[in-house]
Amino acid sequence: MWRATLLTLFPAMFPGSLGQSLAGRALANGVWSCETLDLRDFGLGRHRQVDDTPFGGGAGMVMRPDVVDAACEAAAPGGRPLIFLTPRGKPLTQALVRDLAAGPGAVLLCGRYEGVDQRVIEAREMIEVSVGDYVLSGGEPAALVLLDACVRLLPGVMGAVESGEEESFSAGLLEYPHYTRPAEWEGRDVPPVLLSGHHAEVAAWRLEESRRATRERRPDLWNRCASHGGALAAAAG
Ligand code: 6GU
Repeated sequence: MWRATLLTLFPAMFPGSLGQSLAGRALANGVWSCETLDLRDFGLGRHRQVDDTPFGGGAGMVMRPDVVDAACEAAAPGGRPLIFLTPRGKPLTQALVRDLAAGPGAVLLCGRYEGVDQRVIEAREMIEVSVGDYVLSGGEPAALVLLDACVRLLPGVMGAVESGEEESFSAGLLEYPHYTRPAEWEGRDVPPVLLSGHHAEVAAWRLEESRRATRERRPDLWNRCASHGGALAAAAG
């Protein structure tokens, strides 16, 4: 069983949408587990305080290192990585998702307020991970994103067709566009090659559409794409 333990002030947000659909069925079948620890339970004093004002001044509150450390201890990570979801983190990639899914699970710390005291992040050797270049009000939706990406890779969660589709993104290209019946809809035709029955031409068209989408929408991916050779050519030149 792949074990997820969430350290959060909002335990009711889990498993959330992951209790539905394929991830939900896998959860019910014991493919993975989703435990929560309420950070409030580790808070100090009559008010169970978990945060305090930032040294050096500034807006917002910072989660105390002693409180977060006690929650980490209670999570009993064992061999599992401890991940702190923060917009300061390294980007979540399919490569990291694949590594996490291949392991025993993860302990996910969801930050609120302005952040978490950096000393406990370092002391617990947390991996700081971000899900994109925008700001969420807390780490919880980011943790749901990370978990969705991992759980779909666990053995038996997805069919062979869907799990194969991951390979195109791993290869560094965006997916080609999809079409189904009707062949003509509101004056819009399906690209004729897809109706031709020529498998090699379909494959060539899809590859070109993948390349076009990547070039136009994700020049960052395109320039590092092995099948393009952009970075390799640049390095050689
Ligand atoms: Cl992991 N947390 C928050 N609060 N905002 C984010 C994020 C994480 N990743 C992108 N934005």
